[in-house]
Amino acid sequence: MDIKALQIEARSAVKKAQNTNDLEEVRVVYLGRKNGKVITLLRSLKDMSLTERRQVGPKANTLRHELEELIKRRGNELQEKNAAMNVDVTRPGDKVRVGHLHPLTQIEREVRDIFTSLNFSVLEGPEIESDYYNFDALNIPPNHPARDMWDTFWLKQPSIKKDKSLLRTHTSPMQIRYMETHKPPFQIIVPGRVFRYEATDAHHEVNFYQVEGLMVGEHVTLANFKYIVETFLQQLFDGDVQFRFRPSYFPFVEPGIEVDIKLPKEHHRQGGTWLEVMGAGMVHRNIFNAVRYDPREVQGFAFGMGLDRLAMIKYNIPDIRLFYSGDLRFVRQF
Ligand code: YSA
Repeated sequence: MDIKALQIEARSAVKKAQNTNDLEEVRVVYLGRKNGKVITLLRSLKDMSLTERRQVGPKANTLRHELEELIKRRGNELQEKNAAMNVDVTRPGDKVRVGHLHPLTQIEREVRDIFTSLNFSVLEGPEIESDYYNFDALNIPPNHPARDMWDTFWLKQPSIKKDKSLLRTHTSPMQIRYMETHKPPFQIIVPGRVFRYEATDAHHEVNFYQVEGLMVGEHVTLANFKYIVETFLQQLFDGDVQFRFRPSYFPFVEPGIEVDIKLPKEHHRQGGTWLEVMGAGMVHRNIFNAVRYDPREVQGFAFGMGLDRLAMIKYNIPDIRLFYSGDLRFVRQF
């Protein structure tokens, strides 16, 4: 047989094979040990004359190797194709990794839920504030030493705007904004992000979260505040908490207090010691004057707590910076 014709025929047969069975048939036809066309050709070499053998032998051998290689390659191709088409519907699916809420969002939602259950409304306010709402209206005029308590990020702005803009240093401006447009009695909380231009350490960040609280009515007293704050802390820490009031100073309250809490030593890294978690007090009469309430008719309490600090205590977190590190090994633990 003409070797060239045999080569063309075999190559095309390999190419046409559509599955492994076809391919096996092609192999048997050309390379089968009994009657394979190429093998028969090789076997017939011994009956040829020396000159003929020298001519046909190398070509027949090359053809055999070429076919073996082609069949192997086509086999691989068909296997890959098969794997892509075969879907095993009984195989368990790949696990989808769903995201989850950041620990600060989790605690904020918990705080919202507790206060909502105490009949407080929840609102939010702007992170860019004016000098007036962040300071002046809160009884902190320019050059007042109390401004030193809040190192501030000031924003550049066109000179036509007379009031300077800043990143709010606390959520307290929302007390003013809310009272300007609402009449008592009411009780609200305002969770939100605040900013301070200060050095960071394990307990201080340049941006962190606070929750402001404000309750105003005819007969609201510090006793009401004590009940609210006690109920809140008991629920947040599952009853595992002691707390105390300490006299303090904030220009927008009179008297001013700070609230410290103490958790059992055995459950908490910072347990056994008193930790400051919020500033509070009875709303100062100058604040009521600024929003045109009559201080002889209404009174109220206000508070502002650091959400990050509460989360650190609740979840035993040693360093506030972990919240903002973007390190998934940390976030996935919650
Ligand atoms: C006081 C009286 C009121 O009637 C109403 C609100 C307040 C709180 C006041 N506006 C205020 O900001 N007080 S504060 O400067 O002492 O901050 C309150 C809480 O925020 C702190 O108790 C602390 O928990 C947290 N905090 C302050 N600086 C922080 C911080 N948390 C993280 N990083 C910082 N740099």
